[in-house]
Amino acid sequence: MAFNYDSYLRLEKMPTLWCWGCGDGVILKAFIRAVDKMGIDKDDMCVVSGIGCSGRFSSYVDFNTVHTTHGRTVAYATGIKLANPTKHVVCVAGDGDALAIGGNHTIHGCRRNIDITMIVIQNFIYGLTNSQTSPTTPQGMWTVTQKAGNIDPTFDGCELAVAAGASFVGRENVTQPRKLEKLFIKSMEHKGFSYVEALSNCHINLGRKNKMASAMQNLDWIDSITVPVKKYEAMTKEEQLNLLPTGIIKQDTVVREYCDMYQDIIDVHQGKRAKITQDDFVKKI
Ligand SMILES: Cc1ncc(C[n+]2csc(CCOP(=O)(O)OP(=O)(O)O)c2C)c(N)n1
Repeated sequence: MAFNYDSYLRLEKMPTLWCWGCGDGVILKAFIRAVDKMGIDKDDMCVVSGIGCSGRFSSYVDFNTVHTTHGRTVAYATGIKLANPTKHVVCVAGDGDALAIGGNHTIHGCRRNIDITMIVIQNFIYGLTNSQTSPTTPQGMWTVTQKAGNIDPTFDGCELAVAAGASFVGRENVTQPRKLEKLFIKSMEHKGFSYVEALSNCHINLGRKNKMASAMQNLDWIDSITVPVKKYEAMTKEEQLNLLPTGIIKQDTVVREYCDMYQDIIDVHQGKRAKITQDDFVKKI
């Protein structure tokens, strides 16, 4: 029988404001199936989204939700998680939200390794505000802010997350909804900061001016630039050029999680343990 999404959706908010053929709906459905498969009670899930087309995510799902300011999902989510360490806290942000205005928060969320899953809906453009260059817009593409073609070098959000210390980093493509669902499960099962990039199409605001005006053309292009991580790792540097690896890129289960470390501080103040020392950490520097 087909999966019934209704109990997870705020049906009064339907239809969504997303454009016809937008990949954001595929990501929303994959996320709901992941939560359902994990058997997470709706009251134990909090979804925090920022501003953008991706920001609408929290309006549509029937969990505890917060629709926050642009670029600040990790800040809100950090407070929510520290106050409710047993709950699942998931951020949903666009590439502009997560890597431009919110880049600083994303870096420090990764560094702290707090047990939050950050889903970055990466459509290579500012979608909601109609086509401004984002940190992930490919060089040479047309945007409203760079009509002669984008000259800004692009960010690889996953590489940034690895370098900043996220203990789980993964990427998947909306053309692979089952793989996306599995990646969401793995990331939510992981204890620590999970940075998950979901590559999505924005054929309206990126595609129309870049020779991929239909959803299918935009999705074909995303398919053409993605390759499973195992295959990617076996490639030479030249072959890897202009390709993005998909799948689980990093998983570190040794590094300590932030809420656990914070509990140590609480225990010190409550006289339940002595001071925190360097011996409490595997990686100290
Ligand atoms: C402080 C602030 N600056 C700018 C804006 C305007 N704004 C709203 S959404 C957005 C960018 C959206 O792009 P992205 O984060 O990539 O999300 P998408 O819409 O593509 O999902 C901008 C610049 C804002 N709402 N708040």
